[in-house]
Amino acid sequence: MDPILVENRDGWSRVTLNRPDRLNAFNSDMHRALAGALEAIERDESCRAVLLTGAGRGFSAGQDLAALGRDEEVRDTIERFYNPLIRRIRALPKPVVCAVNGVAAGAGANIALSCDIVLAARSARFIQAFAKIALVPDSGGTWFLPRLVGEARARTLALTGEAVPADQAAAWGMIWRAVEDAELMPEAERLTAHLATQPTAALALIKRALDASATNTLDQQLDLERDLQRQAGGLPDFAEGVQAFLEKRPARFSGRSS
Ligand code: T3D
Repeated sequence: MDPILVENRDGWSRVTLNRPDRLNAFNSDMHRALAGALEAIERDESCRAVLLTGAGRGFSAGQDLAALGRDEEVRDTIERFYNPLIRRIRALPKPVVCAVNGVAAGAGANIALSCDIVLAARSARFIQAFAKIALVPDSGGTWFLPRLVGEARARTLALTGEAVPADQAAAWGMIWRAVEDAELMPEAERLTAHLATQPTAALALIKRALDASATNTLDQQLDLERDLQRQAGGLPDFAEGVQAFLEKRPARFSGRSS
């Protein structure tokens, strides 16, 4: 069974974590397949948005704990797999929507939080499971959580490993929205398909600006916005967006950077 499934749709790709009998826990094969899929998506100009989800009843239970003892590569799994994965998702020059279809635990939770827009099924839970096995939250968890939910909640979640139901996650601003289970995939697909028709190169600049704001001063951020806006103003989609506005018609964005 392929550990990662990729389906190419009209302008976007659906990537599914596919080890459902292990709640899509990550082993080396799954990491390599996901890295390959995201690399191909990055190169493919016809793919303008990504939907990441999990097969079966879970999104991902994080690291496959059964693989830890017997998998040589797992000894260096953070450096080798998780950190490049999070960097790749954040730097991908197209939006990444995550549809959290069930439990997201350990690195699985933080991989979801690294995506640009996170939707979750009402039955899903987010668990910083690390402390329960004497580990430290990884895959950006100690960076994303305080920024998303604030210091008090981040500390409690990391130290206790308490599960956060999808509705609570949405109420806290950890994710964009919780939806009825049956509505998750239709809504996530609608959103991803919409994003795939938008000015992709400009969206990539927006991702860069938002990521930089986490460490920039206001002055630095104002300068960055000026520089990125100059780039955006030179994009063909800017001309199309303005023209479409003036002609009172929907814009037909190419997504291209030149
Ligand atoms: O060095 C390094 O690699 C560091 C890297 C760390 C990254 C991490 O992600 S560390 C955190 C690892 N993840 C966990 O600790 C979570 C472990 N799983 C759970 O706590 C529970 O499974 C869940 C809360 C996620 C879900 O509970 P539940 O009751 O819905 O399902 P379950 O019955 O526990 O699991 C279903 C099956 O999946 C079960 O197998 P079985 O009994 O049917 O044969 C279970 O063993 C398996 N499974 C679940 N999580 C993992 C797993 N197998 C391997 N690794 C898992 N992480």
